[in-house]
Amino acid sequence: MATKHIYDPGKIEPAWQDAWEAEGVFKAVEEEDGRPRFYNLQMFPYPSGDMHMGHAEAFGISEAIGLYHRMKGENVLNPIGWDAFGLPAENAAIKRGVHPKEWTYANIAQQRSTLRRYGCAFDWDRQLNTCDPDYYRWTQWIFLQLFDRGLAYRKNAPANWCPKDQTVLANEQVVGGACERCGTPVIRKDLTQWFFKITDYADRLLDDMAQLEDTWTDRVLTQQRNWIGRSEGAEVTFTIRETGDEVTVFTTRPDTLWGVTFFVFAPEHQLVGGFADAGGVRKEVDRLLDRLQLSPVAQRGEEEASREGIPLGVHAVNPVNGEAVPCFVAPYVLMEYGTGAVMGVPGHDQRDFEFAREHGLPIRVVIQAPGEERNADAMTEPYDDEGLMVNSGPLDGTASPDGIPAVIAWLAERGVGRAAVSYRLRDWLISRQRYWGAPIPIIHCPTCGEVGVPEEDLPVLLPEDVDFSPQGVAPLAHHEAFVNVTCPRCGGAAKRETDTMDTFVDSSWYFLRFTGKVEDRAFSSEEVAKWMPVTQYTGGIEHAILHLLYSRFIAKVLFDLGLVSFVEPFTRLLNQGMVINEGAALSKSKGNVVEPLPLIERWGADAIRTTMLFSGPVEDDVDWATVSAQGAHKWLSRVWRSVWEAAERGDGADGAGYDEEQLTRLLHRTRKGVTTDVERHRFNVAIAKLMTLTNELVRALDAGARGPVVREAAESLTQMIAPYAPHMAEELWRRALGNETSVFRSTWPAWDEALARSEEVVLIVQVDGKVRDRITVPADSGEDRCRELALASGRVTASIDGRTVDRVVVRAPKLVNIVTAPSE
Ligand code: ANZ
Ligand code: ZN
Repeated sequence: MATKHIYDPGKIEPAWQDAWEAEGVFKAVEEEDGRPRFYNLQMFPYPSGDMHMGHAEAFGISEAIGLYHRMKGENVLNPIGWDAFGLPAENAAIKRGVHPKEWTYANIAQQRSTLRRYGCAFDWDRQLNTCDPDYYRWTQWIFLQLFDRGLAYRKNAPANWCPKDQTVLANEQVVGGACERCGTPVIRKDLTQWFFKITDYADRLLDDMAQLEDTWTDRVLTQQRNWIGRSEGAEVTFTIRETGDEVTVFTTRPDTLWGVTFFVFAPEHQLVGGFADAGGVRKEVDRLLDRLQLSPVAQRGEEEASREGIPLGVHAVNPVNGEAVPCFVAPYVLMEYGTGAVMGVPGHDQRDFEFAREHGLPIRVVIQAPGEERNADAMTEPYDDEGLMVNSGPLDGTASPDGIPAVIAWLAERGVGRAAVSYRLRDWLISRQRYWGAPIPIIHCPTCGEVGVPEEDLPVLLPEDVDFSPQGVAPLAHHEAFVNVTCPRCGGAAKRETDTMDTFVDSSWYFLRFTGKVEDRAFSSEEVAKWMPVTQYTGGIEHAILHLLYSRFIAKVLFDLGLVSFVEPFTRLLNQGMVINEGAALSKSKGNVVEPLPLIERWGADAIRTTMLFSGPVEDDVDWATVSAQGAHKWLSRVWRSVWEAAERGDGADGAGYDEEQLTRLLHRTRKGVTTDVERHRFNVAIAKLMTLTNELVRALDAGARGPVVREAAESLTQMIAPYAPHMAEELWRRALGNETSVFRSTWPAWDEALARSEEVVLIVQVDGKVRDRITVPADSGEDRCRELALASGRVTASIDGRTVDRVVVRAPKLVNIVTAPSE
């Protein structure tokens, strides 16, 4: 088989990229044209440098999805933009003396050109950058919508502070408790910061997940659920015997109330200071507080593991039995959770158990497992399961799950408790004491207080002449012209807010603006109604929690404002694996970074896209060290030669004795199989089937076959490779097969069910001559497939039982014999 047509990706790829753009092939159509809409969204990139292999994989996947749906006759929206604010730009600026804006836009230009060279089917007209004033103006507008409704507020919160650089550090800038830049130990500094009241939406964020149950993975849903961390239980009020103060605790186990033997306050609890003074332990408590203050915020939570505690000398009176138990202050109780105080039940809670053992406190069993006699002194661990209530006064003998509502009712009747729910979720801290972000549109007026910047004054422009080297709280605070303004309400002298917004605010709504750029609004509700919710969202698992949670939250707020008609922004979610190299994450410091551009130049974008998708299931990590673009290039070259050959051989009498029926059946089976695989995002499996089809086509051509069957196979093959190798598909479709319009305007091939049904045979698998399994396989299964199926059989692996496989003899498709090495 020979063809005069040379496969030269370096020539055809840029040419088709230009043609697609000129023809508008990948433009989303705003008007109703009868086609269903498909919003294909890929998490937009951060412009930290050129595109890396992770982008090549992620875009390869979303491209395959988008291109397939286009050929299925859907109106696909496939936009691109940049998540362009953030710390790396500022760090690079400090290190290299280049302005963050310059650095960012240069990287965007670089990534844009690489993505274009990769052949991505973007609707480029919709490009947006979150650092453009015409974008962040609307981020500021969204902030104001929340502010006006009391969902954006200021409060004191600890931040990481480097005492030497005199600057606030993000969590990721704290390395091993020290400043990433200068190595000075990081401390906590309390700052007044802005928050979004996401906790108001905690229940809705949980409940609406019912809509995502079948279309998001359990892994992501579980992570979201755990992050929100809803706990049902009770609040119980204890009285301090010595002072009469009332203190409330949150507990998930009111059924264990009779087992309370001590009581613990968080170090920051408002009552602790007074008790410490009276009890003569002020010094110890201050030392504890100082020490906590001297550890970075990020490290908080490690305190939970600590068993240290200081007795306060006062006692808490248990409302159910009047017992007075000693009070402690201990860092394992967190001020941010529940009420900042806990009742200690060492018999049934792990942390309390360890604390009691450490401090010689009594342990009392109040829940017994049915049929067991647990003895408090002999216990080596608490019993935290359900059981029968014992030593519990009137409730003795009650099953503990029934005890919970019974105790709550008892407490409520006496006004010393009630049912309560607690959440791990905290309000979203959106303040950053950083330069490269959207300024928070607030003016602080000595008379009027916090005043939102009027909508007509937006955007609050980020000034460019700012000294952003680390020096004090926020770089913008040093910019006099920015800071000093008049109050929009009273006209008096006032000061601008100098914090900028967390970049997660920028990315919590970008997908709305992609539906159609409008000058005078953040997004067009009409366009949003046409395209949203996003049909398919693809992105990294590292965004399983925050980005998705924040986007879901903002969508609900906008729903409440009547601006969107859905509460969940992303219908289907796909999390692709990472690209690693020799088992390690790609990183500049390790020197194992792989860049796509040189690879694209060497093998072509089509071969790289195909390689990424053929490397394994999309959810799995790809180890670049174990894959090579050479294989994909070789296969594509075969496709190229055979399609040209099939096209040029033309009709006419059939030459040789090739059995056309075989090709026809395989063709229909491939159409069906590939379609199902692509629908399920099993691209590696689809590509394997296309390789089989290619082999059969080559065999037919070699046997002299010609005519409609061969041509049909060539056409379908061309169409079915298009989601991975769009340039080659287009070249073959138009040049070799002579079509006038784009392959992406062609119709995805359909199959005949009867022809697609494969003949099946029984494959016998033997291990050392004994039959161990019988597997039904398609009659055309090749040697490799048979070997693979045999070795994957559970019965076979069980009978191999860990021995070394010496030889595998395959007689496809009927028999596989596995010979193991004799054991020593
Ligand atoms: C008594 C008790 C007995 C508890 C028992 C558990 C088991 P989750 O499930 O995570 O919501 N707790 C409450 N507030 C706390 C705080 N600020 N810092 C540290 N621990 C706190 O955890 C709820 C349980 O965590 C609460 O129920 C309380 O201990 C503890 F057999 O109360 B429990
Ligand atoms: Zn004012």
